[in-house]
Amino acid sequence: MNEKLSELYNAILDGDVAGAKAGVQAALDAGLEPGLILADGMIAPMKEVGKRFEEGEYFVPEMLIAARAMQAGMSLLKPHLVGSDVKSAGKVAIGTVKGDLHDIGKNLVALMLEGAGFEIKDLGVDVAPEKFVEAITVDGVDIVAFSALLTTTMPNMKVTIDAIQQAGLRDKVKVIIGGAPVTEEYARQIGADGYSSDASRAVSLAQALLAA
Ligand code: B1M
Repeated sequence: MNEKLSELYNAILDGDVAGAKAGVQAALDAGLEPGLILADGMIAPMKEVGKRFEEGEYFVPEMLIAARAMQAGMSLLKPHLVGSDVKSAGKVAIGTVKGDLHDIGKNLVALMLEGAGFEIKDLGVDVAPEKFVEAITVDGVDIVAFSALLTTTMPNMKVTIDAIQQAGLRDKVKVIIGGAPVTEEYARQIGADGYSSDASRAVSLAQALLAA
């Protein structure tokens, strides 16, 4: 791998915000193609972070700081990606469901998806069902992703799916769900297309659903 890209790769793996910014800038200054910087210097280390997390070598804090470093690097790279030939992997609207204010996990999922090339519409927290419906009709998203951290707000995932169904949009979009109290079984019960237990698996789930 190019030396500049391996410095960027290691900065993101270590969650080094300043190093990630410097790494992106150095790679741009060296004339490297933005798509290559994103793929080899930024998405690759996030994949490694996800792998280490799944293997129990990294934990949530390491994922968060790596995600923060990637986000810092992305803020510099984003303007250079516009108009380049990086193809979007798909559009995702993500939000924490109505009544729920937890957003750390949701932000992590959004970041990992963004790192994998998805366009993200972040609807924030306490998102009413009609906001998800609007994201499908107005923004034409391919996937809606719901996060819930409370057993009391989980039922709003089903309420939101029902709202999408009632708007006649259920076959236009894939619904994926996650959050600490959510399970695969619950996803099946409420008619979601997929469940993921963590941010890294949310990426492979979204990729698999759009490839199918
Ligand atoms: Co709250 N809280 N909280 N809280 N809080 C929990 C969830 C709780 C389990 C704590 C506890 O009692 N042990 C408990 C819920 C109990 C239950 O429902 N059974 C609880 C409670 C009770 C509450 C309040 C009701 C407390 C009160 O006011 N009495 C209140 C509710 C407010 C509301 O939402 N209406 C409340 C408030 C808060 C704070 C605001 C203080 C703060 C949130 C700050 C913020 O998010 N900006 C907070 C926090 C920090 C927590 C804990 C401690 C940590 C949550 C967190 O960020 N985890 C939490 C305890 C816990 O979870 N063990 C707790 C780290 C994060 C990276 O993990 O969000 O699980 P997580 O995301 C993971 C996966 O779940 C998955 O990927 C992520 C990364 O791997 N994932 C998805 C998440 N969303 C996904 C979406 C996908 C896919 C995967 O889409 C496809």
